[in-house]
Amino acid sequence: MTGATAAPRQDETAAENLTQFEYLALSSPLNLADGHARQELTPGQRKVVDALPALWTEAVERPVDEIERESGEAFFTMLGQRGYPRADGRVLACYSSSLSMEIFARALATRSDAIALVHPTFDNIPDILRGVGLRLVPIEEDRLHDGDLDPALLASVGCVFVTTPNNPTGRVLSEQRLRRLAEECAEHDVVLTLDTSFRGFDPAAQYDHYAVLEGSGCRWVVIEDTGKLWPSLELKIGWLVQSAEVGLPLAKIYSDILLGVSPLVLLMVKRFAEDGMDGGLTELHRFIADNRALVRAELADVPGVGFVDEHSRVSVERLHVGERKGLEVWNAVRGSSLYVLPCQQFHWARPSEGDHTLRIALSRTSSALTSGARLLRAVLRAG
Ligand code: EGV
Repeated sequence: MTGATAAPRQDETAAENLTQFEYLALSSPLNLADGHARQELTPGQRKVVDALPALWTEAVERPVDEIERESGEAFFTMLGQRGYPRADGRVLACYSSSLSMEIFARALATRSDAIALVHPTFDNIPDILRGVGLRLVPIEEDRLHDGDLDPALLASVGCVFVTTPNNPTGRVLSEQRLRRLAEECAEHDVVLTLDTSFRGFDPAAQYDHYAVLEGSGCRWVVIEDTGKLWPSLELKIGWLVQSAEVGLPLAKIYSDILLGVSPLVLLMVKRFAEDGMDGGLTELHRFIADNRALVRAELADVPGVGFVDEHSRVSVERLHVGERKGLEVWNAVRGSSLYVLPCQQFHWARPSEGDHTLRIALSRTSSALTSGARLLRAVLRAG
């Protein structure tokens, strides 16, 4: 067989990005790869699912603008975001947060050619931004949290993009740091864009970001996501939220791509959010904390192995595998149908920085996590 058409060797993979690694895991019973929620429905969530036929009828009968408003109100309120803008057109509902991102990226590219982006972060963000021709400038996570950004950097970009809590690290932009960052962006007339897809997991990310942003005078965009929280079979909403004078053609590009999202999904989100406010969110926090503790305990005494993000509360956990390469461990456990995520591509500017880490998804049943952690333990202890 010639090189160009040769099948990948057993220890190689054709995965070009993190999502392609996640595809490989989709049909496995031990899929600890993607960050989507795959645990069982809670009794409260089961009631929402059981009510779907009635929600269908409600969605048919009621005006969609009313449903959209109620859905957003419930979701933003659940997450402490009472200052979100209620004026017409400021919150655009999309099928997913990646679609919100694509619309944002296309809009930004009409006004700017460069964007500063937190490093590391999930690789579909840099890929979408590069896809519309933007030049990316990395901002190291530590630098972002430690103090002011370099004025020369701010002068060289049209936007600063921050994932908070970050994926995979779980680092959260504090209220004080967000306030200062928004001021810096206002001073340089740079758009501040936040991806808050994981904020539901961490109360530290649930102070009212919109109050801070609105008070800053900067131009801003926020991408919110219902998709990581509930095991809703990919039924989800990505919200694209904008400041009053954002100066980007978001509504136009949104309208190029979609007319709207399903009112059935909006009603489902409203009900899940109501359940969240009724104790479901606290229950979710406990569930993720228990799963994190379970994984950490199972791997605690494996030589050379450690957990990188001590204070993380998001639904993914990074594991440092010592001298071993993450990809080798990924390949070894794949033999037992266990799939995790090698971390190189989170480090979109310098992939080698992720050579020795793996990401484990925690939004899974405790039994799947126990089996997965035991298999990892056996492989890691063997070498
Ligand atoms: C995570 C899947 C996309 C993404 C998963 C994710 N990839 N949308 N291209 O939703 O952390 O596993 O964010």
